[in-house]
Amino acid sequence: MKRLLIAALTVAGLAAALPAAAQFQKPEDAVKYRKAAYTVMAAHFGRIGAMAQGRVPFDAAAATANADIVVVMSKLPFAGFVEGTSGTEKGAPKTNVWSERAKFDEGAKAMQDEVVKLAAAARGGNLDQLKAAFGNAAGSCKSCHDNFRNP
Ligand code: ASC
Repeated sequence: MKRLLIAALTVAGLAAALPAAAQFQKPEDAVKYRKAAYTVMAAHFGRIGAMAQGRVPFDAAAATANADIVVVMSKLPFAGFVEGTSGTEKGAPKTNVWSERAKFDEGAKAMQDEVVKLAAAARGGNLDQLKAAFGNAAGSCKSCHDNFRNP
């Protein structure tokens, strides 16, 4: 139990000054919080994707600024996965987020590591490296979606 708690605190990082449930008044607040965090993260990740996919010109400074926001945002959603907040609607977390929490937390950590690499690639100013890092980061998003999110 103690080891689990330490692992959870490590993964949630900044957001984990308190056990997850204690950070929110109501379960709905936790759901709102994690959705908001993902919304902001996706907006900034998407701006980098537009460059990686050639829809907008590559601008290393803009990519870096966006990636730095993604790095911060990537730490936030996980405290919002309070037990009992699964759902059946499209995009909602499945119950295995909690029954396989260690695997879920590993996926979260993998994504957090990939977006740190994305920020480094953005700083490097090389579009091919940015494309590769973006692909890896997107893959780490998708892997959790495939395992833990309702299609
Ligand atoms: C995005 C976004 C996600 C991921 C995912 C990658 O831009 O909003 O959730 O990439 O689609 O497969």
